[in-house]
Order: sequence, then structure tokens, then C-alpha cells
Amino acid sequence: MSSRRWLAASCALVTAAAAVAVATAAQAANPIITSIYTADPAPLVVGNTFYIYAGRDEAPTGTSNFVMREWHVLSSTDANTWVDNGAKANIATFPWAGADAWAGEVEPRNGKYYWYTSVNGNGAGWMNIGVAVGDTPLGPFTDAKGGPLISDSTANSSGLNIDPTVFVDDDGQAYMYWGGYWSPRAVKLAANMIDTVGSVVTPQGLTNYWEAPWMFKRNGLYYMMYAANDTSGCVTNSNYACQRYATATNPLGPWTHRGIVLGQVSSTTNHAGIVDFNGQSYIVYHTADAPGGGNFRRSVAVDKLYFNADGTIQRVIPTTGGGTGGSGTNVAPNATASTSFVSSWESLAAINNGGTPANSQDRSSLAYGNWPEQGTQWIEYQWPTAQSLNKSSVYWFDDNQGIDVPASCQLQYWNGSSYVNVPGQSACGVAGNTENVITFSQVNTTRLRLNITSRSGLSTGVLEWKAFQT
Ligand code: FUB
Repeated sequence: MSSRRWLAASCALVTAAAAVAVATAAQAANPIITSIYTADPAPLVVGNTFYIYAGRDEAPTGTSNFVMREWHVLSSTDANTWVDNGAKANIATFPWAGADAWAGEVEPRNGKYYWYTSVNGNGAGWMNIGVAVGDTPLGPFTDAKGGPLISDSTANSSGLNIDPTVFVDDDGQAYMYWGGYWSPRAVKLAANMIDTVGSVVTPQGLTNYWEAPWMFKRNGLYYMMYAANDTSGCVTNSNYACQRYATATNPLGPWTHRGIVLGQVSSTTNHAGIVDFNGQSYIVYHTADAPGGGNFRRSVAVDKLYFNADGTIQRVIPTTGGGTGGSGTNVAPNATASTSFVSSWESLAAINNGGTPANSQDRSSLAYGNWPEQGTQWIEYQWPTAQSLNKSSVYWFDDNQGIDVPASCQLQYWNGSSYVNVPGQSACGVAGNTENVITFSQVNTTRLRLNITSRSGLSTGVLEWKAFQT
């Protein structure tokens, strides 16, 4: 991910006085709130309420800088209907700060709620970690320390001091991880939660770490989810990011990389948190999916998250428009498939036979391939009645011979007279060994087509292609 994005970030001064809380209810759907743009969500469950602490994106349309002045608290009692409780902290909460209300997280302790934030101080350097404190999850919050907890002058601090995640272990020891620009850092916190203890350390094993760590513990194992922006299975273009995760048996690591939790989303940044609520795990994250949304006009989304019996995390397939995992029925198995070409020894039936490939070389089920054809080929679904679609995913076939992942792809739908590109399409991913998810604005159609353009001298193939009904 280009550092230019950060260097261009806004230095807008705070003008906001204490924000007035306006409770705005939103029906079940992703994004969960569309009355304002929200980003960098951090979940917290207190009693029977699911809170999400999020920054607010106020960048005008068409601009390419963050404009972030305040943090909002969203809440729900059913993980389905969400309320915006308004801004509960803003840059003025920190008298020593001047701009950039970036990612934060709230950690409860001793009957208080500590809100760790990324904020641009007025002193030397750029971003700092601040901490505010309140008596309830909704505050009111005030600066807890009178200055930054971490700044550029902190020994061994990160290349960009943003995105704190704070975790209190069973023995009462608190830890804070943070950092951007590929430089994660960790430090112990004192019991007062506003002082550091000991040296800042550089955690090991967070493979391809970029920013946005999220720490939790489950069944005695420590988990760290974080944004990465490599093109080795994470994203198609390193301006984007995915969420990888690692586990450790010690809160300070070393960490062992485990895989991807959430792939590339429609916004370039990818920032997420995980929490359990009423016996179900959830992931909260942001996208550019709201009407008028963009990389600097992001919106929070919530989906269910599942662990496997061995503690590994199942990759999340983001839902849009239909709520927290309640939508997203794959209607591909009901469709009739056709193609511009299939090799006689391969099978078109592979693409919608409901398979779950282990990797792109997986031949345990059928595979579609179009060797020796090169250039652009297509596969297509046709349904007897119109389907409302807004998401698709494709798992590419790579036989390590003449068939490889493609150079590019494009999703199209039949508008009644011709094939046209689906509107608002997120990147059409070409990564191997993963389910590449494509989201788009809802279309009602009887036909969906995936145009696949090969790499030079190679053909292409597909193990599974899904089409999701809203
Ligand atoms: O929202 C500003 C910055 O974008 C956050 O601090 C990063 O995690 C990224 O989401």
C-alpha cells in the first residue's frame, strides 16, 4: 500500500464542539449505518449490548484525503438493528491534539472504559496514541493522561503510531499492540491503563503485517488479526489490504501466521475486529459499499465469523444488503452453465457443483479448464427467472501446467438486450488458493457472465464460481 495515501492525509483543524448524540436506527443490512460514513470499527460487548467504536469519514466526494474529526459509538442488542449514538469523542477530547481522529479501541477495566485512539498531536512528529476514559461504554469520555501514551519520540515506536489494540490477560496484565507502515509494536500497560511498563518490543511472526492489529484470546490461545497488503494471496493490488491472522501461546508472541480471515474489500483500507455476542462470533470491518462511498467515505459492516474445531478461523464471505450473515444464498447450483470453450477432458459442471477446493491445484472434484485457448474466454450462468444478485466469488484452477490464474477478469450481467459490466464492482480478484469475492450493486437478471483473460501463453480454469442472491 502506498505511503502516499497517509502522507496526503488531511490536517484539518478541529472545529467540532461537543457533538450532540443523535440516535439513528438502521435496519439489518451491510453497511449497518448509512446516515454517516463510519470507519475503523472496534467491537465491545457489555452485558446484552454490542457496541462498535468507529471513526467518522467526512471527506467530500472526489477528494483523496481522510477528513476525520470524531469517533462515534454504534450499538445493537441483536446484532441486526443498529443505532448511531452520536460522537462520543472528538479531537478536542485531547487538548494536545489537532487533527486526524483515526482508529481506536475501547477496553474495559476497573469499572471504567479506556478509549485508545490514533490522533495527530500538535507536537513533533505525526500520529500519536491517546487514551480517554469514561465511566460507561457511552462515556462521557475525557483525556485520561494529558498527553500521548505513545508518540514518535517513544523509543522503538512504530513508523506510524496508529491503530491501538489493547488486551487484558486473565492474570490482569494488559498489553497494547499498534503500528502502521509494516511496523507492529507491543508494550505492556500498567494496571492504571494509562502508563506503559518496560520497553516497546517488535513482535515477531506477524507475516506481511501492514497495520490495524486486533488481539483476542480464545481457548487459551492468543490471536492477532491484522491488515496485510501483500499480493501473495492477500490482495490483487497492494493499494488494498486483507485481514490475515496469527496465533501465539504467549501474549507477546512469537506469532505463527495462520491465514486470511477477510479478503480484499471495496475500500483500499481494511480494518476489522472480532467479538462474541450471544454465543455467536462476529467480525466488524469497513467497506466503501454505502451509496456515495469510497476509500475516504467508508462504512462499517458486520458479519458472522466461524472457528473450526482446531481453532483456525474460516474465511469470511462478506454480505451486503442483507444483514449479518443472514443473506448471501449461492444460487449458482440452480443455474445452467455454459462457456465459450471447455477442454474435452475437463468439466463445465465443476463451476457450480458446490465444491470447496482446498487449493487451486485441488483435483479431488471436477475442474473447468479451457486449455489450449488463450486470451478472453467466458463462463456463464442462466436462470429461468430473474435473480437479485450483488456478490459473486471465484476459485481459480491452476494445474501448474498450461492452466494458470488469469491476468484479469470482469463480471457482466444480461440487461435484457446485451451483456454489460455489473455496476460498482469491487476488484475482480485473480489470486490462487483462495475464494476471490466480488461485490457489486444489486442487479436483477437471468444471466451472469464471467469474462476471464489469460496470462500470456497460458489458459485459465475455475474450480468453483458462486453467485449470491441478496
Ligand atoms: O482511518 C484512518 C486509517 O485508515 C486507520 O487508522 C487505518 O487502520 C486505516 O483504516
